[in-house]
Amino acid sequence: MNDEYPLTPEQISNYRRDGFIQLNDVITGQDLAAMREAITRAVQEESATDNPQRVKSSYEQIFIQKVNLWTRHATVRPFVLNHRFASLAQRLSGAPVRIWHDQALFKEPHTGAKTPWHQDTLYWPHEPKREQTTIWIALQDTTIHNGCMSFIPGTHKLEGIEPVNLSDPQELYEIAPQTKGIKPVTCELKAGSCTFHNGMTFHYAGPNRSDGMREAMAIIYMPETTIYNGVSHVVTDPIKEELVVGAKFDHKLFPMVAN
Ligand SMILES: O=C(O)CCC(=O)C(=O)O
Repeated sequence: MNDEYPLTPEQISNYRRDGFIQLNDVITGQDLAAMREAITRAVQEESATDNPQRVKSSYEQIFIQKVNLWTRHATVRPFVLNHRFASLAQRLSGAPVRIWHDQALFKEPHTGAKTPWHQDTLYWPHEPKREQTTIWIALQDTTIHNGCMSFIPGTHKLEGIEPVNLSDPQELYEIAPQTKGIKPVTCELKAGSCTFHNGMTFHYAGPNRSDGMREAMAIIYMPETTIYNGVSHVVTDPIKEELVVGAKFDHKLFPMVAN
């Protein structure tokens, strides 16, 4: 897990042109099995007290989302902070990176709804917003049938688009008419393969129509130089007294992982 995954100059320039890339087999064999075990256990533990009768909000119907598992589960920590993923983020984005946060994203069988088209960075208290990147790792095979990811190439370069409300999504063509005519690319992934996407790239995942959970782990990186702008966010609100608006995210919750 500490060795580097090879990347060609062409892959790096494709990522920068398209705003996403698929990389196969970034984690394999026993490492993959251990990562899947650690994350599924952590999600199960944290979901154990959920009331199955409670009616879920439209956002909760998209997936079970557990944010920052690395801070609460020693078993998850080495997979989130590991050098192989972080070095990929650094080489693709072209900047030293720190962790923004992780999130397990588990779409439930049959009921897991689609993840609407959206851009990520618009929700985050970050300035500037152009180079954040997410590794989205399939913990088991993900296909169109169980909710794999799709991306609209080049949309990370668009300007002035309003954030999509994931609980009540607007039509993509209304919010971003510039995307009309650009063909989305769907990335089916074998377990242990991943995509990286720029946080400004429009992406989507279909509903889970299968009998099994769609298990994915996302780790989000930001350039070391990213500035906190004070906008409310679930990750920063509990520690906002420890951050300075207008300064970098120099805090133990946002460790540097690749220089
Ligand atoms: O897993 C999904 O369904 C969507 C993931 C996503 O939007 C993201 O990782 O930014």
